[in-house]
Amino acid sequence: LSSQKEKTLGLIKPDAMNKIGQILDHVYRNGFMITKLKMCKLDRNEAFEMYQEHRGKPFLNDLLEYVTSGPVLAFEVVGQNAITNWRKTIGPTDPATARSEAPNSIRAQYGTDKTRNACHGSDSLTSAARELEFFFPSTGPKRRNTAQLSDCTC
Ligand code: DGI
Repeated sequence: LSSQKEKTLGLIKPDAMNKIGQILDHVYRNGFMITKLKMCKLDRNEAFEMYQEHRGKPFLNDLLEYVTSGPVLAFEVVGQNAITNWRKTIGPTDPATARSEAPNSIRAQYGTDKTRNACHGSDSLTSAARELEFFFPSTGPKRRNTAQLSDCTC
């Protein structure tokens, strides 16, 4: 079967925390459900764990600085082929590319540049499971550092 109900992680990054309503509206308009949701502020070690597949990349330090610069909103996205389709809803990594190739995407509308690109989506079944467990652990402490919207700089 080509259509599978899947779960994936959505994450609104610090630069887009003043666009939560608009971005979550994209989630529902594209037919997904949100089944878990949490705002938190990551410290550097947590961000390093979350982005472990990017160890050694030239942009890693900028990425870690950015994603720890303010609160983020993590949510579980459920729907048909959610892993692939949620990434399509988000759009290409670079918002400039998104604006020319996918003008209705989240990054086209709310992203700034390759680092400050508004939103994240897991890229595979394995990373979706790992990233969901990271933000919504099934055992142990149930929450990461909580944050308040007043901690935002945007
Ligand atoms: O899955 P994506 O978020 O679209 O992209 P990815 O998994 O390849 O990279 C994760 C994040 O790392 C991405 O959202 C922004 C950052 N990044 C990736 N490639 C570059 C980058 N940042 C900069 N400055 N330059 C890059 O080439």
